Amino acid sequence: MFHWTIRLFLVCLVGYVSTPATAAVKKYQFDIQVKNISRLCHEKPIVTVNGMFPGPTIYVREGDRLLINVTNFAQYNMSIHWHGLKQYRNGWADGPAYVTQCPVQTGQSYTYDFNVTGQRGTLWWHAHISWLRATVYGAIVIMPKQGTSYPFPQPDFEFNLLLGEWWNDDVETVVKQGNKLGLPPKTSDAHTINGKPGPLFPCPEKHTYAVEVEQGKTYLLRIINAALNDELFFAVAGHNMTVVEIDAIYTKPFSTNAVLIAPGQTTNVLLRANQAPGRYFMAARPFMDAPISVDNKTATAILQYKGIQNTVIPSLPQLPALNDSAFALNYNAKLRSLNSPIFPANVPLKVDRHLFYTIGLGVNPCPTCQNGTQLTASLNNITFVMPQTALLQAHYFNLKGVFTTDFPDRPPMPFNYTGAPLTANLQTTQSNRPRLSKIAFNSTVELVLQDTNLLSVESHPFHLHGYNFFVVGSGIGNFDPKNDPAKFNLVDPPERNTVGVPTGGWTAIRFRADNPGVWFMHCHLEVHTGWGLKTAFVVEDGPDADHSVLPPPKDLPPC
Ligand SMILES: *[C@@H]1O[C@H](CO)[C@@H](O)[C@H](O)[C@H]1NC(C)=O
Ligand SMILES: *[C@@H]1O[C@H](CO)[C@@H](O)[C@H](O)[C@H]1NC(C)=O
Ligand SMILES: *[C@@H]1O[C@H](CO)[C@@H](O)[C@H](O)[C@H]1NC(C)=O
Ligand SMILES: *[C@@H]1O[C@H](CO)[C@@H](O)[C@H](O)[C@H]1NC(C)=O
Ligand SMILES: *[C@@H]1O[C@H](CO)[C@@H](O)[C@H](O)[C@H]1NC(C)=O
Ligand SMILES: *[C@@H]1O[C@H](CO)[C@@H](O)[C@H](O)[C@H]1NC(C)=O
Ligand SMILES: *[C@@H]1O[C@H](CO)[C@@H](O)[C@H](O)[C@H]1NC(C)=O
Ligand SMILES: *[C@@H]1O[C@H](CO)[C@@H](O)[C@H](O)[C@H]1NC(C)=O
Ligand SMILES: *[C@@H]1O[C@H](CO)[C@@H](O)[C@H](O)[C@H]1NC(C)=O
Ligand SMILES: *[C@@H]1O[C@H](CO)[C@@H](O)[C@H](O)[C@H]1NC(C)=O
Ligand SMILES: *[C@@H]1O[C@H](CO)[C@@H](O)[C@H](O)[C@H]1NC(C)=O
Ligand SMILES: [Cu+2]
Repeated sequence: MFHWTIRLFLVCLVGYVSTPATAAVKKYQFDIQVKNISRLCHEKPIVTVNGMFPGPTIYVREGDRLLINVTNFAQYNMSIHWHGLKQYRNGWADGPAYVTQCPVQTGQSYTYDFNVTGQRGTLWWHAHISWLRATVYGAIVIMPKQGTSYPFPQPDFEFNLLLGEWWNDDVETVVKQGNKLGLPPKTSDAHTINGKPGPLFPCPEKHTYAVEVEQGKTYLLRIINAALNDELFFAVAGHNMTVVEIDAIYTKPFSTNAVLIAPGQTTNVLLRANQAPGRYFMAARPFMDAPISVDNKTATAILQYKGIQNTVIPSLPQLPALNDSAFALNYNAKLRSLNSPIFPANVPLKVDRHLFYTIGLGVNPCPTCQNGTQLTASLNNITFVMPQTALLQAHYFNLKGVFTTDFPDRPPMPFNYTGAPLTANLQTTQSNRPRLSKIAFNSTVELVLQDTNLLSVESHPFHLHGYNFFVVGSGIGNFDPKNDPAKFNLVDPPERNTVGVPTGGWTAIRFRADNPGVWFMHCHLEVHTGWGLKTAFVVEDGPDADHSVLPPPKDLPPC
């Protein structure tokens, strides 16, 4: 076993020496193309950017402007989201289809034009329509401004690790089949690291990512969870890692033998190649502590010391058990913003608007479904219905009848959210038009996301567009508005754009609504987003034109 030859992907020191000190304009061409890609011994046509899987990495420096021309040569509608980029006043470049833009249709082009302001670190981009992000994704590496160093020891080398999920069948067909049955689409066939499942799967010669390291050097690993539905543990055999950044925000460094990363999140770690020269597996496998079926297969890649033969058998790391809730809670509790004078954590201390949203699964009637019912999901018992036109345009041009702003600040009916499983009366409310929540410009918002036992408890990674937020508190069971706020961390809570609400628990986040526009908020498990576990905030314009939504670009795609 494990005697194959692999092509080593050499890492090079990322040299940005040629980048000028002043802000630069960086241009990328993204051609959406269907290409045959070989995985698990199958040749499969998949949707790609420029024929690459994963797609190209965007390298940019803080302060730069990006112009990305997305041209669609595929038969599917497309839109791309720059996950974690704040897009100040510029939702036009955010990407979620029918929220901030209509899709780029076959044969059309749209140039995403945005500035990377006040952010540095690892983020990523992905398709934001249907399940196309299964194969349409890539890394965004934002280097600190010229002359600015990391707040941690300078690594010698760096490399990206994009964790993903692979289906042998056409993913859009898989989704359609699930919707027809009103059930979850079938789980994935493999997990991947940089697009490759590794030697625990068939045809490893072609499908193993390997990286060569030098004894004594320090490596920055930029880890991205691009999986559709699985939170993942990641570990490297024989090596601890030091977490230094999450979602492009520096953290107080801490050492760990495994990382927990939810879909949508990024984690930067430092790894010192200080072990006996050899070959070590890097591995990723899901975390799932609810009674939900999941693809539990382990993706592996190889960390290979220089001078070691390809025939040496690598050792596997010890990953936490699939259902290790204790590891997850303990890991998340270690995450803290760096909160230094240069990188302060400006946590809102006074809250203008208190929101409390319940997360629920449910069952709705579905005359066209095989069983007459379909699984659904809701926030405050509301299943979000996608509009036919983009919400941001409707807001900007004041088009009537597209959406309402009566999304409730709390659930219609309080109950024992995380008590015994509720299996009766699981219907949710579905209106013809999306219901959004209007937020006053520059007000401070506290949102408590409460998981429920409607059908089943489950962990849900929630992503907010247009903002980072502070994760001020989290707990198991029902949020207690009397006693829990006193335990909030308002000093150095983790700041991020995606947070895992624990299974049968709650998470409290805070942010200042200083970015006007229409901003999507949704579960980053594609299966739940598809079922309606989403909503959007309409953040009003500020007092003057400089604090209002920018005019739309001329090439914004029409519906
Ligand atoms: C892609 O692979 C399929 C088999 O899955 C094959 O029928 C088709 O001809 C291939 N297309 C190209 C362009 O190679
Ligand atoms: C975007 O790319 C397409 C295809 O190459 C090209 O036809 C179009 O002119 C480009 N748009 C811009 C604004 O450069
Ligand atoms: C990006 O920055 C440039 C230079 O400051 C400015 O002219 C342009 O309007 C900005 N674009 C957006 C979308 O904010
Ligand atoms: C990793 O950290 C653990 C806990 O601190 C420690 O026991 C172990 O020796 C470390 N392993 C390595 C390879 O440094
Ligand atoms: C993974 O799931 C399969 C199918 O549900 C099951 O048979 C197997 O025991 C599971 N393996 C682990 C390690 O949990
Ligand atoms: C995790 O699953 C194993 C079986 O795979 C079970 O024995 C164990 O009790 C579970 N642990 C928890 C904390 O649920
Ligand atoms: C059909 O619906 C029933 C009742 O909701 C449910 O128990 C069953 O699992 C469903 N089966 C299929 C195949 O959808
Ligand atoms: C909620 O349900 C849990 C579990 O069944 C139970 O322990 C708890 O007492 C219930 N809380 C209330 C307020 O009824
Ligand atoms: C959700 O709304 C539906 C339809 O109005 C209702 O039947 C159901 O009881 C509500 N569920 C909850 C948990 O509020
Ligand atoms: C938003 O509010 C903060 C705190 O009151 C204030 O410092 C800031 O100037 C306000 N920003 C705008 C654009 O009004
Ligand atoms: C593509 O988007 C347009 C505009 O929203 C829509 O009319 C059309 O039905 C979509 N096509 C597909 C295949 O979904
Ligand atoms: Cu979810």
